[in-house]
Amino acid sequence: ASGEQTRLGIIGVPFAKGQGKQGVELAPDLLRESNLRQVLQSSDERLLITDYGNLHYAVDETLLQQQRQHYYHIRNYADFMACNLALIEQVQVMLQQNAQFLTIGGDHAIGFGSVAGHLQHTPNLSLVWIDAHADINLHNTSQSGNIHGMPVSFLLRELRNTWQHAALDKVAPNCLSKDQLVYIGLRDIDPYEAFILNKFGIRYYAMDSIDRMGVPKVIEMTLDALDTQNKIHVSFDIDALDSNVAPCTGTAVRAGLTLREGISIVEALRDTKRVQGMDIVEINPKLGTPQDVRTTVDSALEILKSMFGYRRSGARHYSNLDTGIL
Ligand code: NNH
Ligand code: MN
Ligand code: MN
Ligand code: MN
Repeated sequence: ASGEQTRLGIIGVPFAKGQGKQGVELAPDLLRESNLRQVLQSSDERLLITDYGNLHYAVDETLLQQQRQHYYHIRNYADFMACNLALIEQVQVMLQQNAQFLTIGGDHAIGFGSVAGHLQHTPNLSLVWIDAHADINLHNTSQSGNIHGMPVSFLLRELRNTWQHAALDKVAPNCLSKDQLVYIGLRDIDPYEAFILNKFGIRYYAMDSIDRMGVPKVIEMTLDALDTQNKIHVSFDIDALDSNVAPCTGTAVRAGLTLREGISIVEALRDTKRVQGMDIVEINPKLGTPQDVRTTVDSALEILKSMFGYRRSGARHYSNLDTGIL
């Protein structure tokens, strides 16, 4: 069976400086302690998992200078960029050695490096951003100054010039076209973000669209919009799920996706066989009770299982089972 194995690389990115709450940095190790590897492995025996541990980074003087001169009004720019520069390299290493990769946050600020690294390996990429929030603020539109609300603006061709002091052409030359981005699950869009989404005609299926059309139609429209030649990156913010199934997150928003809707979306994406990279972010075990933490981690594991092999219909690979029982 070794000939049909698919390699999956996993990197933990314990980054919490994209927002104000301590605790998201604990998620990578918490998922590992919650048997992430065994859960994925038992979902698909063909997976060959390599865990690259947690990402480290160092902030240099050039970034501190950019922060002091140009980005002093947002929080932790230098750390954000240093971490993402390391992640851009790490993702490329993982894609040289594996068919797929999973990035475990940390907060959603790392979505920049995860997708940018993916784009360096695979320039023709589509992005599905599953989130309660659009994360498309610019440094001068953000109300909070939190960079986890901005990563998409670093990725889109049409918005990169708003980061003119970030040297993006050097650190992440490949960018995403706006017609290869689809959002699902939005329900807390800032006013300037709505302006940007509408100005550029970016596709988004907010919760009201899901209520009107249902998940199957939204998935159909999402897949119709994406170039079938492209690989897909799925960036999954746990706050896309309803806060009753994912209570432990920094900016929980009620009336979100049910766990079944989340699983259904991820299964449909997985079934395209084009998903090459995924992020799971914003799990904060310091928020909520121990039971809340268990609920949130269990939901995350269900989402990841469905992405990396588990089928609710029971279909799976039988090579280890045909031992002569029939
Ligand atoms: N839009 C808000 C901001 O920019 C909130 C972002 N919070 C998130 N994003 N959790 O996914 O600060
Ligand atoms: Mn490759
Ligand atoms: Mn997010
Ligand atoms: Mn969010």
